[in-house]
Amino acid sequence: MKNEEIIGLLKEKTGFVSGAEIADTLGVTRTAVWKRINLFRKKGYTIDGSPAKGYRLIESPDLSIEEIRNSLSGHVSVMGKKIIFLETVGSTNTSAMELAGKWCEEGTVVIADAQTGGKGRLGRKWLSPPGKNIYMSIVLRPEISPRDATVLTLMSAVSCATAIKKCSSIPVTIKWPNDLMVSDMKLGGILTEIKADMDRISHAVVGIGININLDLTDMPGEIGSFATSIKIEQKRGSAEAQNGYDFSRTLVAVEILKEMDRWYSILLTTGKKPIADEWMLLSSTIGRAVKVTVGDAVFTGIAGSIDEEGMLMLELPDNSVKKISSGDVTILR
Ligand code: BT5
Repeated sequence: MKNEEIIGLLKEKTGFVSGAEIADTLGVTRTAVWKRINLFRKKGYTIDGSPAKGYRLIESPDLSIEEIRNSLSGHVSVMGKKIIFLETVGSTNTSAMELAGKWCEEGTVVIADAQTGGKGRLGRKWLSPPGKNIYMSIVLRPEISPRDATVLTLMSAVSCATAIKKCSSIPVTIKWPNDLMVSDMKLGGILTEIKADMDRISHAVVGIGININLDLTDMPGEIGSFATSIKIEQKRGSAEAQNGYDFSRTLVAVEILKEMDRWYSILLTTGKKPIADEWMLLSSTIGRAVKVTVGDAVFTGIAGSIDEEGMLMLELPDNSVKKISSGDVTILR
């Protein structure tokens, strides 16, 4: 039994879950359940226990770097072997790029509680208030050519979508190239930056921003009309969540780093194809009528597929196919 499965189970249910049901679902004894519950209580979880009713999760410690380290220990070979936590930072990507330039171990993670200059693509801003979301950047040194760098974004999107699905019941999809979506609302984004010579990446930083406990009241201007968070989506799905419990950033960060570790190893051993294939399965873009904005140019067509380099193959109305390496996709209804 993975330790966090018990927490996942308690989070999925709205009221008490009996010890017998937990034991059955996880395939362990009731004594093992009781031991795990106590372990999580020591880690700061408040779990109500009643001999007649079972267990109910009241509160989770929201972001614990120690717990992330402990949960990863022995389960990852590259990602998160070193974790640097900063309470507030300009941008975790900028800090990680600086660290990587001076040299740091591959898989080093910079994670922050808040960013004052969170970045999106093309100099856009990433809303990064304290105490709410995941802002983390991972240093990678893959032996791939700069033109293959987009696969790092695809790999991260696949890892994040899979991880969030494991921790919650939220149906996350990926919108090309870097958006994590729930329906047509943006849950998170990925920003990959690289330092490269002519034919080789010297280092890359993958920056991941995911809205975990962001409320609508935290979103200024029009952001609330297109952004969402795990907490907002949970509220939609559960009566108890209407009262608003916070989701654990720790659990999501741990799952993301485990998935990143798994997919990175697949990339290095097997190549890009399995990642492109999985990306296609998780995508909400493929097969849809889309508008793609590339700088000042706008193309409309059907999103056919992506190639192994992550380029979007847009089928234009004249039946020709346009390969697009970067841009902003709007799904047309
Ligand atoms: C992205 O850019 O989606 C990449 C976001 C990457 C953020 C992470 S946080 C950790 C690391 N450190 C950084 O400094 N960055 C990375 P893009 O596709 O360009 O989308 C940017 C647009 O998303 C903005 O122009 C807003 O419209 C919207 N946006 C900003 N903050 C948002 C948020 N928290 N949630 C949803 N949408 C947001």
